[in-house]
Amino acid sequence: MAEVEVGRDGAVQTITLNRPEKLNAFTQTLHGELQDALEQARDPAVRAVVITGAGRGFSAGQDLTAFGEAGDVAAMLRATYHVNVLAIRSLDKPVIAGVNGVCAGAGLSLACACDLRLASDAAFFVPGFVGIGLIPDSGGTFFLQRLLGTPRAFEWMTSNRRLTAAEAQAWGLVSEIVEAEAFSARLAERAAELAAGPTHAIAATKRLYDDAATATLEEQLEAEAEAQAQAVRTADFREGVAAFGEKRAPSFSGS
Ligand code: LHQ
Repeated sequence: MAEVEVGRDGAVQTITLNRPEKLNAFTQTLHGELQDALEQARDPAVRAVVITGAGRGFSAGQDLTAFGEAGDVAAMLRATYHVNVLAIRSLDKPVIAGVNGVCAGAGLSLACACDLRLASDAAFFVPGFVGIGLIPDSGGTFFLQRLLGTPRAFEWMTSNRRLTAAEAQAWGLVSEIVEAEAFSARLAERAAELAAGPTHAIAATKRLYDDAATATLEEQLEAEAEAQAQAVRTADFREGVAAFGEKRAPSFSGS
């Protein structure tokens, strides 16, 4: 059975981490299949991507029983987690983490690498790393610092405290919580909404916010001006303005 399943519904690609009996903990095989799935997501016909988990977990992070195979940890991180985290950030479309259940360790880092997080009310969030004497890798220091700020990120990641979905929402870590029974339907609906958006502008917004973290105001204003000059040349901008004039909802093609 595949450790990652890929589905397509219209312009939405859903990537499901699929080791439910191990809470979708990462193995070399899972990493490789995730890499392939993210490569497939580059297809321009895909305008939104969902990453979620099978069973009661999103992901419990590194499979600690498979870790013995790893050898050189830094090399393993570079060849696996780094490739997939960077693939998520470089996709020119929104990536939603559908946090269906427990989200721990590098699974938490992966969720935080996504553009937004929807959580089931059955989900909970656990740092994991500090519980076994490790640092938050796979972007765990980068993304959590941006999402939560240094004091809260440091306090949480050094405490190993379980965060409920409600607490995660109060902290801004997740944008929305949905009852477990309604979760997959709401996740599909939210992904379809994003896939029907002006994909070029959404992708440029993603890039601009990523760059804003290290840019000066002058650099960022210039990057916005260049991105807007491109956005006004899209069919979606023409459609948006036409729809506004005609007092109807726009129908964006993503081009
Ligand atoms: C697991 C795991 C798991 C294997 C649950 N592995 N089986 C990068 C590079 C190099 C080195 C290492 O790490 C990294 C990055 C990382 O991700 S480090 C952090 C790794 N993750 C953790 O430390 C979390 C470990 N898991 C837990 O603390 C708990 O399982 C959580 C809080 C996630 C869930 O607790 P429960 O809901 O009580 O479930 P459970 O503990 O009963 O787990 C269910 C099954 O899943 C169980 O298997 P079993 O055969 O006994 O039913 C667990 O052994 C297995 N499992 N996490 N990471």
